[in-house]
Amino acid sequence: MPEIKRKSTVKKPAKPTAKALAKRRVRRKLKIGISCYAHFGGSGVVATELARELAHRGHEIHLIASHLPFRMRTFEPNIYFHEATPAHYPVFEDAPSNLALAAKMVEVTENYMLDVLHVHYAMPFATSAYLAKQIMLPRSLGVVTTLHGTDITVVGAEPSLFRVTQFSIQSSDRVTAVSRYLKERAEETFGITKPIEVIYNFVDPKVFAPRRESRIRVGGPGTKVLMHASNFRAVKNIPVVIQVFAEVRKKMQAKLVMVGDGPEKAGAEQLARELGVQRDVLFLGNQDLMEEMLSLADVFLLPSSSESFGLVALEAMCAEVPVVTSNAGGLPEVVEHGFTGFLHDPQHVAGHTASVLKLLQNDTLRRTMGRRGRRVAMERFGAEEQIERYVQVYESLR
Ligand code: GMT
Repeated sequence: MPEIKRKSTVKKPAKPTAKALAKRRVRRKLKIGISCYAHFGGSGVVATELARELAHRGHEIHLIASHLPFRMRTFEPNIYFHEATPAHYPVFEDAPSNLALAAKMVEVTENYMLDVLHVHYAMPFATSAYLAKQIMLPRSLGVVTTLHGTDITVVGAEPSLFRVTQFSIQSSDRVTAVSRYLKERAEETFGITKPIEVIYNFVDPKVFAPRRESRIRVGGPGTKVLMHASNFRAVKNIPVVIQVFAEVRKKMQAKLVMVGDGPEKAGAEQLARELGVQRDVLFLGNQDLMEEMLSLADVFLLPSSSESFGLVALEAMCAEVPVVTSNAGGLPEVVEHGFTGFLHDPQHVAGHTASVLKLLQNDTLRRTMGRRGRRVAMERFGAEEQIERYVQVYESLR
């Protein structure tokens, strides 16, 4: 698909009026419980960044998770962490972690008088929250469930989880989804009749900022860097990343930096050897500081076969790194073809390769698209608007 020369179609959000700002200032501060997966993954990142943004606005946040979420790197005022540790006993085949989570939700809600419990990723969090709510009856507790992606797309195809997930989503007081695509998938797959509000993921432009000079260099002068970062699951289409890079490497001096870990990593290392590019592919494993990683990249490649939003694509855009990605799922809601990056069918190796080469061989185009990406990230996916919408959801439940 050719590059389209036009202005972004994205509308700038209207600036809040002085009256609206004054109203926000006199709002009562909320006590919010937030539950999420603590290990690497976009839903945990969104939950943690949301906690941080809400805490900055003076709300009291209680994080409830199996361990401290990985993006919670420093102590933050107004954020309290509660570890949900399951009991281990020889009779149990598996430690009952979902029950431990429900018990911790009850304990924290009662001890800290929470106003609302916001869970990220339907399974098992919405189910544990439902149970916690029932245990506390007649005390009422508003439960908000945010759908993130594989909790709908993968779990929806898993019979052992389907009915419980469906029931738990439907029983939540408010449901949000991170893209229009995901909202529609949840409605189709689970027949959810409850209104699902789309609240996009957001990014902090102070953290994900372009760095002209990186501390670290990959390759010699003139070497361009292609980057991929994910949890190396099948949906990330990892073989296509390696195949595209092998094609790019035939045409120019370049390195591929692979950030993350997961089941597809060993296969990717093997494929890189088979295609003779192993010396130019750096598998860095999981890295805490994605913002520093992105400062190494010239182009970001994410050819996922399924992706509800693609938070890492947004982080790359915000750091002025253009994105070559697939047209799957919610990605077209984040990356605009020919404007902030390029979109192709997930398996279209030649299409992805042509776009990567176009960007790596044309510094002006790469920088222009990078700058547009940051602008779109700030205008359309800025924290202010999305946090305000979450706060309105919480307030509707008080
Ligand atoms: O990418 C994953 O599979 C992890 C998953 C998660 O929950 O951690 O990510 C999902 O949620 C992210 C945050 O909302 C989205 O940016 C990802 O697109 C989504 N992943 C998929 O849909 C595959």
